[in-house]
Amino acid sequence: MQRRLFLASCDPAPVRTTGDSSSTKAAPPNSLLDPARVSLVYRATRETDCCATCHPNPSAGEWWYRKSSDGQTRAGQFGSSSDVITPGDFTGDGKTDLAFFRPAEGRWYVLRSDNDSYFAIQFGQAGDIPMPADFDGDGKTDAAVFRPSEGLWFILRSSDTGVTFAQFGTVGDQPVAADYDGDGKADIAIVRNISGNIRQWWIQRTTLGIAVLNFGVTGDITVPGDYTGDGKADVAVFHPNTGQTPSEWYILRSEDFSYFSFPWGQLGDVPVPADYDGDGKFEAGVFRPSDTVWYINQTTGGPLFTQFGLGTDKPVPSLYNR
Ligand SMILES: [Ca+2]
Ligand SMILES: [Ca+2]
Ligand SMILES: [Ca+2]
Ligand SMILES: [Ca+2]
Repeated sequence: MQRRLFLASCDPAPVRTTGDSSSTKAAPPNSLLDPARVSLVYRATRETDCCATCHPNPSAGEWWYRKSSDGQTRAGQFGSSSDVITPGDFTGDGKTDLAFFRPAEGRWYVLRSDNDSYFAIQFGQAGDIPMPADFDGDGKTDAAVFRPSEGLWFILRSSDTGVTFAQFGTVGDQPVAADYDGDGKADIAIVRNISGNIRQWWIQRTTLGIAVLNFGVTGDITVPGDYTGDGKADVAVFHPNTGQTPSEWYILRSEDFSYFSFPWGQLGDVPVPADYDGDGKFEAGVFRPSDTVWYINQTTGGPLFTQFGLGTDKPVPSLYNR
């Protein structure tokens, strides 16, 4: 029988120091984040924080997360419901920064994990799909967008603030950048639906050239990540099944391109794969809006079930760890 390790609710209400930022003219508020808990002892871990969500409603963009280091819940308001959330380690301190892309402005807003101040980056435009990742391998997330209408990628390199352009993909493709060849640099990649309901992955590896792989079917949710622990992202999909049949995860091993699969989750679940137990391997996990429980299939330590968030939240697990 699987264990339920935590039970927590979203209370208490988040502390806010400034008001709403839903106007496109307004800069996002300087923050937040529960000053009552700032004095908590910080213990560094490399575990993904379970769990984190972004409330799309009301108009304020509320972030809630539970730190893996001490189990404490924190919350803050950053952005608005029309923003596209883009968390990443933009500052390179090893902790994920709350961040979002505001399409109407073509601007990114990043809340520094270091000191809770924020900065903005003008990069991209409405219609772009933000795809932040560390493309230049300097340990900092780069602002990046995929522009489907032109099939273009624009990457703002954090290492030298130069811009990388790349023609890769077209309208209808889904960007799935990740470090598939394990050289420390995220690789440009897209997934497209081709005939026969097949999902086809195109990966522009930084060291090995382009790879084209058919993996998954229409309706699958892409969940690339390093499940095998070799430092290379594995092509992977979450296949929702109907009725009482559990959903299935399919992982294409980066080592030899063989695959394995296992059931985890059910129809309606939102996949939230990440390395929750800090062993260097992604584990399957789902957030279930109907009961707001995160079901994590940890690779070490056994299953983790924990209630966190609201049914309307968007789950955003990451290494916030403040
Ligand atoms: Ca970078
Ligand atoms: Ca790479
Ligand atoms: Ca791997
Ligand atoms: Ca793990």
